[in-house]
Amino acid sequence: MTHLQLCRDSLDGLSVGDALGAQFFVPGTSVSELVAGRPPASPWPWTDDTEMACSVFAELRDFGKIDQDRLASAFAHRYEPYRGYGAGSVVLLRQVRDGAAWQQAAAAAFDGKGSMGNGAAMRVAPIGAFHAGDTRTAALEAMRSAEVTHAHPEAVLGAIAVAVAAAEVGRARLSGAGLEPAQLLDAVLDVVATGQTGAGIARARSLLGASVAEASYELGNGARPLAQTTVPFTLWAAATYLHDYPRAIIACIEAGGDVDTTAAIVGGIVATFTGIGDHGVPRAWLTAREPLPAFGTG
Ligand code: R7I
Ligand code: MG
Repeated sequence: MTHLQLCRDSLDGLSVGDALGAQFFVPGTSVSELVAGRPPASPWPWTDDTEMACSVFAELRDFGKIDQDRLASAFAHRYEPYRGYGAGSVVLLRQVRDGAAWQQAAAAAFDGKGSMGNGAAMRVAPIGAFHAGDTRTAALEAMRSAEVTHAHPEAVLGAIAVAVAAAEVGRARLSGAGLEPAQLLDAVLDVVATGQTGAGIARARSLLGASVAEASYELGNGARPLAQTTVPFTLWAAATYLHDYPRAIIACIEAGGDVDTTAAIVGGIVATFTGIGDHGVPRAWLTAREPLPAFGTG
């Protein structure tokens, strides 16, 4: 098992979560049907979460690290407007595509505060997988990947938290050692303890053992698609259902809110641990997901 294979598993988990989660915005799609083993009809188109994550993956596959200028350019040139991007991201990616410096475009967003959207967290799990067992590098690379679009500290903290979680579960997979839910959240809290995002993750730890309904009510489900109202619940769900990819995704669907993105984040972390098949990403779900773009394969 190489680090690039872990990264690929993470991208598969992320993109299947994104694509399946997005199906639940189609009227008539039922979670009880999914639980009963009858998923929605394929194909399941992926959204912006996957498009951006494929660019992140391609950086790691081809160069082994995040170069901010190259990543910003990749995001901007591969951006397909109908993939459901956040309103701030639409503006920023068009500006960068038209020649603006990403540093200025990201800093100018939202009246000069920078975006605190969950978009930096939604695409980052493959970085943690690639740096499994190396918390520091996972955190630094996550920060670099976030900054090219999201200048607000909450968005950067959210991305770091997700990448550290993926690096930690990747470490556990490689070593074969167990990983309790509280251990995983403690490892994240060692790195991200500040801001609303850090406070939310601490609250998520105190809610281990609660129901999906209670955890998502207390932590947020991304209905406001901000890092601090998305990442704490996703880490709760990933920690709680680390050994069962389908159950982890179903928890995101049951929670409602920004389902494609919560399922992308959770899927990207959990699949780093489970891989494909067995209790991992079901092969039938992989087949139902729209094929990844060519730049995100290989
Ligand atoms: O973060 P971003 O890429 O959005 C990702 C989300 C995911 O659910 C995707 O699947 C997609 O649906 O969108 O894009 P941004 O536009 O930067 O942030 C997302 C949203 O968060 C914005 O459209 C705003 O509604 C909100 N937001 C803010 N609101 C107030 N003040 C982000 N930053 C701010 C802020 O500073
Ligand atoms: Mg999306």
